[in-house]
Amino acid sequence: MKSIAVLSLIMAVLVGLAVGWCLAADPGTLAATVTTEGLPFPCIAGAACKVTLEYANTSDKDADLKDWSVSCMVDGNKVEASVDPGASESVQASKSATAVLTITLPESAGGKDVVLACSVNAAGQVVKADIPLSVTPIFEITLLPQRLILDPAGPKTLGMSVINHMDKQFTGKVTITANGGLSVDPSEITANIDALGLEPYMISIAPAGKLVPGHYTLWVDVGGKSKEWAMIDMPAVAASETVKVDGKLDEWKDVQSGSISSYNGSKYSTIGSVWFAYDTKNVYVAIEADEGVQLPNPDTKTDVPGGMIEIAVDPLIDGAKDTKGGFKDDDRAYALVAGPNGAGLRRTQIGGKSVGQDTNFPVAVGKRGASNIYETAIPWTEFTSFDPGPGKMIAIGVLVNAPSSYNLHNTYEFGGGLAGNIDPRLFVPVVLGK
Ligand SMILES: [Ca+2]
Ligand SMILES: [Ca+2]
Repeated sequence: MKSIAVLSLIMAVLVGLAVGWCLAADPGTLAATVTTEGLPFPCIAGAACKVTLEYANTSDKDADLKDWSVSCMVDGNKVEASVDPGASESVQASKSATAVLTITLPESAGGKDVVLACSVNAAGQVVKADIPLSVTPIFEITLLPQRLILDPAGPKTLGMSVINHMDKQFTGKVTITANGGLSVDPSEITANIDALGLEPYMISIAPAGKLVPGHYTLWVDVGGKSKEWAMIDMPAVAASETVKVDGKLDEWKDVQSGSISSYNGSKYSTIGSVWFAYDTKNVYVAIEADEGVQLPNPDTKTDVPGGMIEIAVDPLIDGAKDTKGGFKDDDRAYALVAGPNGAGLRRTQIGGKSVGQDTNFPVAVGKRGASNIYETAIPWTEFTSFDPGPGKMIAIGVLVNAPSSYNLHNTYEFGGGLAGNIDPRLFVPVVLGK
């Protein structure tokens, strides 16, 4: 019995020592800096870039670094990395050593903030470092403005600059493409850009024929290596016309309608159209929706479950609250609702704070053929920071939520910015006609 107890004690001491030894084996720390090699941008996609790793041996023993092996990942992909000769073979206790890595980041990392995750086998243990890097694209493309609102009457100009971040001249094609209905001039440029040089270009953009109001996209591709895009908006025109809110479209001038559509990833389906008009008192909105879309119904004085129309206005076209979206103080949103006194247009909450939901602007519902017509008027007094007049512009988003019995998609929009995250940048500009 006694000898077993002694043996257990000896075992316990040995295990204790082993644990103590493990705790004492301090692997040190790894830090990293990115050197610039004289260039203003340290890491250019597709080009060699130098990363200096500094290993600090914080243990009380010399560290053997014969087996420095480095592996780096970006966005989960392994990065080509070679270690320059000159890495120390050993690091004395409490001293540091550096190794310079030459890495080549994939072209796809251009323009992104990435994390270069490196691990080094130092002193028989793996030490890791995450290095945040801003990766400069090979060609830096700037388009101004990034959102161009077209003039239905004629071409508008978009400015483009291309910076060549390579240390050699680039001669190659710049291609400019846009959605159907837009004419772009030039659509191809043979570019000669000096090493580390900048070239400016002008692109003329015009609607080719009658273009449906909404968002279009322009893409620029430089040498197949860098891409950039700009949003092109074709504004809707609000007719200068006083409208009788009676559910009939007789008085509406023939201004081009916008379509209320849904995109399921492969094709668009359209549920209806929207028109705008204005006078000194109101901005008028008319919506024609497919007969299957039964929305607030003043005859039955009830809402159809799941059915809803929302209208939102950004009178200043001044962007979103932050990069993710959100309303600003000038913006307003409304919902068409039905109740015991018929249908009305009510203000909805803006950014979670009530701006008075007791409004009840007039709504009339009618029929045209099999379609349902909704007409409404929003007084200009809603937008105190906007002074209406011919040629002025506001942005409007319309969302139609079809009831679940309507067996296509549920959510249809004119423009965007109401389904999902609120984003006034996706509302469509509406120019007040003459
Ligand atoms: Ca009418
Ligand atoms: Ca706004």
